Amino acid sequence: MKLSIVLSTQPAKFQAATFKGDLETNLARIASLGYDGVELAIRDPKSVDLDELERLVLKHNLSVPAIGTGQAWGEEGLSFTDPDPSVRRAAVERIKSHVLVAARFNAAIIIGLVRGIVKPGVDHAQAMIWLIEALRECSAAAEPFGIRLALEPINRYETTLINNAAQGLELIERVGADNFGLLLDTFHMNIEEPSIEDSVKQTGGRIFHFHVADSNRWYPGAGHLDFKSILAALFATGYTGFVSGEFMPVPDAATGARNAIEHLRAKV
Ligand code: LER
Ligand code: MN
Repeated sequence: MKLSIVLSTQPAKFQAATFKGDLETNLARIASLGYDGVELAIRDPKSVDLDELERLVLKHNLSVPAIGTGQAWGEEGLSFTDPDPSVRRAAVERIKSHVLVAARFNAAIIIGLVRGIVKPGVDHAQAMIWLIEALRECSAAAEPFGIRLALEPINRYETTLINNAAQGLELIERVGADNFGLLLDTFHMNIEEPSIEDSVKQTGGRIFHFHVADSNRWYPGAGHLDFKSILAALFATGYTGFVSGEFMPVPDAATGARNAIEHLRAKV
């Protein structure tokens, strides 16, 4: 099992970015805790010194399985489904600008809340049409570089667009791109899926990335999820990607990360 953990390259409001800021110190800590990779949350590639980032990641011998993009929504309000076409265009261009970053690391690009939340006055069916158009355009831009896009079903309290794996699979059909798949997150699945294991099984080969947090969004082992059974279901699909920790820094990032790795390694 290859394990990674989320590091935001800049300060962020998002609480479950386990590590934030101070790249050099945090990358050293993540590597020394025994993680194989780091999932980088990047609001805007233009605001990051990518050569320096790549140098530090390689120095610590870490892989980058995925790049998180949600802060474009969280900090700037960009989304694929905003009623303002200029906001939608900016969101699409922002995601396309992540393709060259992803290509440096052979990372998947995560589509989390940048998909949007369906604003008041917007028809859900219309939002789905905008979402599908945006995903087709971004998948097509990523395809020549061999880069995959992973949309994350997110629980109902954060968005009304794609809350569960079944809706994600339907969306995959409608988008119709081979490099478009899903990121499943155990925190959201615990809220939305009747059975986490069954939904993992049904998503099968379209799982492009996997987030782990326990039921309380603390480190795995801090809540009531059965990671032995969940990870067995994940690997039974033939999944060979990373299992990536995205949980609140409780009691602090390093302790949570250490507890997570101990708990998960004991389950596989
Ligand atoms: C991001 O990966 C996530 O899980 C969401 O909760 C972001 O709001
Ligand atoms: Mn997540």
